[in-house]
Amino acid sequence: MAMAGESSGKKCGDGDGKFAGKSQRKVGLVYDETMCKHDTPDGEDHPECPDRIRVIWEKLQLAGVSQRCVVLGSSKAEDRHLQSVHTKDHVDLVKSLSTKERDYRRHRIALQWNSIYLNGGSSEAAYLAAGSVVKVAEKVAEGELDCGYAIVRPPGHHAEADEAMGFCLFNNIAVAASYLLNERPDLGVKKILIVDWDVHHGNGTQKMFWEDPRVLFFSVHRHESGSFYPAGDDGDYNMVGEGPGEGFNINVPWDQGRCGDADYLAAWDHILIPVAREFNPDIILLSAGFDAAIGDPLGGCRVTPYGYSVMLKKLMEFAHGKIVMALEGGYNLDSIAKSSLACVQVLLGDKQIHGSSEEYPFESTWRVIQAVRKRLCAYWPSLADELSWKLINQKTPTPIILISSSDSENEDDAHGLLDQMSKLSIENHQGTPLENHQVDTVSTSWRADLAKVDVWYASFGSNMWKPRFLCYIQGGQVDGMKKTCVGSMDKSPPKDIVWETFPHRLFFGRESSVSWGVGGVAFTNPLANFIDQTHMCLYRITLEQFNDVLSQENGLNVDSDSPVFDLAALQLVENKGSILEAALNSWYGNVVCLGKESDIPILTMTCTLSAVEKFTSGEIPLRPPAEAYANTLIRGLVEGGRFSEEEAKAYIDNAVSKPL
Ligand code: X5A
Ligand code: ZN
Repeated sequence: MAMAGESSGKKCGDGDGKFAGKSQRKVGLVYDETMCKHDTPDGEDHPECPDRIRVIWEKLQLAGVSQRCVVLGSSKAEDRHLQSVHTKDHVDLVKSLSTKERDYRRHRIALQWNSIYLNGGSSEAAYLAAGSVVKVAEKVAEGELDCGYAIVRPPGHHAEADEAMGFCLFNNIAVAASYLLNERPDLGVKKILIVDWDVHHGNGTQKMFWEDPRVLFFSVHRHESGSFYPAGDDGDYNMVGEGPGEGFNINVPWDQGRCGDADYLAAWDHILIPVAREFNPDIILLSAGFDAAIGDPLGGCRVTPYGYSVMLKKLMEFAHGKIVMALEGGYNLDSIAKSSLACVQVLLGDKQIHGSSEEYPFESTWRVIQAVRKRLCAYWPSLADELSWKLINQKTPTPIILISSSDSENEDDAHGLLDQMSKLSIENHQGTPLENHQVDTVSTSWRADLAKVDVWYASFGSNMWKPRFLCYIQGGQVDGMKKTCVGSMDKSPPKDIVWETFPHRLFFGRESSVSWGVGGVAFTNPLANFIDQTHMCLYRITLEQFNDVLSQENGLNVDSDSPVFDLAALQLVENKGSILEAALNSWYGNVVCLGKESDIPILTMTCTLSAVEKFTSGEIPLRPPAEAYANTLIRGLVEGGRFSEEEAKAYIDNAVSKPL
């Protein structure tokens, strides 16, 4: 990948032979031990602990990376800068914490907030955290630094205008964004992209720029229908901003934990990166929580240091690589240290560490990505195209999550995660790929999922004759079948059968078929028109059974490891009434959604549009059906009560004689 962010004309590294001849980016780092003084009042353990920033700093020093950066002292935020996103009351209250003599008074304040502890060092740490992010952002915007990382605590993204919450006192990133936009017009920063990859939704940041089109806020987080912290609807993908800010708020809410590199990179490639290209930010502020990292006790996700490095690298092609990272969450000390190191190496422009992302995104990830694209494509045209079937078919079946309501309870897989952690090492980056992390989840057959969904299978050919259709469900053989059908794994009969007419053209084509010999077989044009009519018999079956019918109709195995037509495919055809070539190179491999009946999608199987073109051009011949085949259709139409025998014959004759 070209690295557009690499600053041209910058000096080489300071004598470091490894980088001789390569431009070295100027990377700012802030670390200050004073921020470690914010701690629990009674020495109680807490995940948001002082060691978090210590271990990151030590890791960068040990790796010899901090020595190649510009190390800046911390600085205190100014009240008026804080007050551009916070209320005066909130700023005053946080300031007053240090003057409170006794811990119990602070404790009373902390209790009013959600997930906050306070001690004598909290106020100063909060001021330093916000001020340090402002300082790095200022220097990057000025061009004194190319990019930077503020290793700060307490974190910021949950803090709202008038409220501390979720371990956050001031919203550090928001203060910095507001400072650049409102206090420093001279720096020319007009558009800011805030990327929040902390595993939790950045509710505070979202609210602060809700109506502001100068700030594009993007947050990817565990959501699980609003049950994950911070619970509620704020992190929903429908929250797109309001007024002039409408469309400038993008949430990617994961349906489940366990998302990893493949899921995050899919969100990058199919949402964030195309939008960033359109938005064209002047600077990027990164709410860099590392609690989506593998091994995190609160997050439950599995992003690797390699994953973080790729996400960051992809952002560096924007804003001339002007990126300001600020630490947010991240509670596994080993994970946050390794992930931070990987990121700083990217900021420095070092050669990419190696890794493996062979794993595919979850099926539910594609569903979320498609929903986000659909919701936001009115504002961002690059999201308008439908993702290709081939792409979204590259997926890992979504595991069934047994417990998912609370972040801190999610320790069901601690051993598996720790095993995987021990295999991951970014020090090992001299050409040895990282171990590929296996998905050791509750692996379930696709059948269980699809058995829960009902569809109407709409037949227009020989399957209108029920005994023939039932062979695909219950197994068996009727006239016109070359061999015995195995049937579906689920042999229950259709729950309902109805007849309907659709505005599509029925036609007969092909020279001959294996089943029926010389003569055409029935197809319906995937595209509707308002002159023609195709009569169809609709069988209400499960999506599992539909897959088995689809497979048998197209000569595929029914015992495959993955469905031919899954929930994502169903959503695709349902959403846009689009057609989907599910089983390529098969005569009936194209699944078309014809609409709904009793709120259940009606699916039929026919040829592809390109096959229709070949029929139209004569490349594939139109042919009247063999007699046995026509009789099967007539039996279906008559026994199903749709037509008299004469009417059925006339219907087929009409379809045969009309040109396409
Ligand atoms: C910054 C951050 C998490 C709060 C979780 C509260 N906060 N249960 O990661
Ligand atoms: Zn977090």
